[in-house]
Amino acid sequence: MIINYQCIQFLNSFFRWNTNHVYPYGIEFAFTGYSNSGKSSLINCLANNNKLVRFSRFPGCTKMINVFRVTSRFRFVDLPGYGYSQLCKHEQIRIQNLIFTYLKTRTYLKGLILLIDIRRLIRSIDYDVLKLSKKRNINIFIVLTKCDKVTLLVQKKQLYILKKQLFVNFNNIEIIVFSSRTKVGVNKILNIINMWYKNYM
Ligand SMILES: Nc1nc2c(ncn2[C@@H]2O[C@H](COP(=O)(O)OP(=O)(O)OP(=O)(O)O)[C@@H](O)[C@H]2O)c(=O)[nH]1
Ligand SMILES: [Mg+2]
Repeated sequence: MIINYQCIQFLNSFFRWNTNHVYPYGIEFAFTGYSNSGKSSLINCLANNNKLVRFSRFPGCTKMINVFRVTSRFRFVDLPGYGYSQLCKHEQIRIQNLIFTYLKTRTYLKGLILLIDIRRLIRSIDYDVLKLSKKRNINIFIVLTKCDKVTLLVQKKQLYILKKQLFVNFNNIEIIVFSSRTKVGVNKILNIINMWYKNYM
């Protein structure tokens, strides 16, 4: 089955997440990563629609769990970003709980796309996500975002460093270098998502 990503539609936003009762069918792939890593922009890029998800140059833009319909039994989930320290403590804790409650408990979550800014590389909460995906046996791949901001040489260097960092525990995770500005990497991302989807349908 060929997915038409241009038909992605917004379904709902969740300020709290404590249930598996919402959309209790099909599968979900979620986009996760530090605040401002480019999650919402990636979804817009896949859908070829810059108005689908709100994005901003200021971190902490997505504050709720946003669910999108891709097909009748397949959803994308845009998670808020973690690690944004400018929010008040109470809001930081709420967002962190929201993300990790979803990641730890959601039965329909079958795929994770972990976004990392190519200039920053992997940080502690990213490792928590990797460990969680391993523990729950959830598919995962890494997208190194904003590659248009660095030269090809720096891209290669950052990729090399990341592979070394992942070597012992996560050496078989696929890494895609991506830019939502130039669309570099978008077809590779779609290929992986399509392949995962086929495995479930
Ligand atoms: N140059 C460049 N800028 C990008 C790219 N992807 C995202 N941005 C910019 O980075 C900023 C953050 O993008 P978002 O898509 O809102 O990031 P997010 O991860 O959803 O952020 P939160 O919702 O705050 O967690 C925006 O100003 C985007 O335009 C990229 O590939 N290249
Ligand atoms: Mg966002």
